Amino acid sequence: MILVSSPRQRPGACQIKQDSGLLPAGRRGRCNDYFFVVPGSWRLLTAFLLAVSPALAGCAGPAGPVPAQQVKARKAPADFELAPGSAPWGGCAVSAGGASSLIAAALHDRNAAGFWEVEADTVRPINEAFEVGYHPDSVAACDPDTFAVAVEGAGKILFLRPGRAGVSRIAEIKTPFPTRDLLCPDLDGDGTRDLVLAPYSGAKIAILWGEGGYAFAQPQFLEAAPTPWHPRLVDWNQDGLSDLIWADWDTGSVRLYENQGDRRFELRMLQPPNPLKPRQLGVGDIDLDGRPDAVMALEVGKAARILYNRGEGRPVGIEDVPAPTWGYVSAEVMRDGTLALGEEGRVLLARKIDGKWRFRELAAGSLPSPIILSDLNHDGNEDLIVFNSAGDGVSVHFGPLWEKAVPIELSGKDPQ
Ligand SMILES: [Ca+2]
Ligand SMILES: [Ca+2]
Ligand SMILES: [Ca+2]
Repeated sequence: MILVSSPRQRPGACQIKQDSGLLPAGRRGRCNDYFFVVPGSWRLLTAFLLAVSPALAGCAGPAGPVPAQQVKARKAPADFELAPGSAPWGGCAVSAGGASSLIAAALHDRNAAGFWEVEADTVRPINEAFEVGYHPDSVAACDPDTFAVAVEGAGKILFLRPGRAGVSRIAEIKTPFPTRDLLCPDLDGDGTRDLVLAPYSGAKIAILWGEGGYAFAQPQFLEAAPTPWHPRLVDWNQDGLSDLIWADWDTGSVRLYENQGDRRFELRMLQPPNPLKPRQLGVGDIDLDGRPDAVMALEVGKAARILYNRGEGRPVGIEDVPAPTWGYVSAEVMRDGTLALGEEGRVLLARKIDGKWRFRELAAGSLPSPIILSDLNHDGNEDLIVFNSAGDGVSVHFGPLWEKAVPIELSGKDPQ
């Protein structure tokens, strides 16, 4: 058994591969088309350049450069750094029964998927570089012991099963388009897993209805605007059926497809097209009123935008949560309503106390997106898994997260 040591391992230099989301649709290329090498000490400058690139390229965003503030090196360090130096574009975590959990990551630059087992506060690699083909973008849990990996560059999905003896290849299917994100729910409740696929580029979400085992029907498409990345499952109208929600990157709109049953969906626009640049969208009950809400990580605009669920047929309530510099690249919601918001080099926790947003920070790497919350070690506290997609591997913070995180003021000054 090999134990992963806990000290942080920071590469002295990293290759930052520019996720296509930072470029306007007309100029998007394949994953390898835009990259540059930056020494670690230039990380902040790199982050600044990445953040202002949409404005420089003519995208909607703030007019002129956004001032980068000093980021203090006192944020709470991660407990584990996995696959250091890799570029995980996606990942997930799932309880594996007993006291253990599994973490899976799509290591885009290594053409591999990484798998780790967490037991108590120990992380054991199962296979940190299982070869899957050209450019995997995301991975989803299908069953507690099976994962689906979207290999965008190869136009396929692999079903993999990690175990004590390593990782087994279970099945493989072709996809209707190069796939950026995938989910693996049973959307029609027939007892078989279905697949929800989001394209690397395009304006449609595909649903592949399961026919048992790893066979799937021809895709059913849901209309979107370009580019409908990172769809999420949420029972927005609380009728017991999982609905689909996502933000369209190119237009800033947010679509909710309410699941009507019998493989029918009804579109409800939660946000019309606007100049926002939403990357990840998190879901959870932010105001603790019993209804799930959504929060958009806005890459520019100096905010994350909350969409409060006011009930069936009623418009959402909007609240913007300020950002310290240019915006956020990822968003999640903790069980107690606290927001986790990824920013370059850190994840901020935002909690409303006495009507005012308070912030704390945890260390992360470059382009921390996506982030997920899961109680990995089954101690009742949510843990944070950060996929540092621009080349800094996977960071794991064990909870309690709010107590562990370091308080900050958005001005950059320490709280009094
Ligand atoms: Ca099904
Ligand atoms: Ca529903
Ligand atoms: Ca709510």
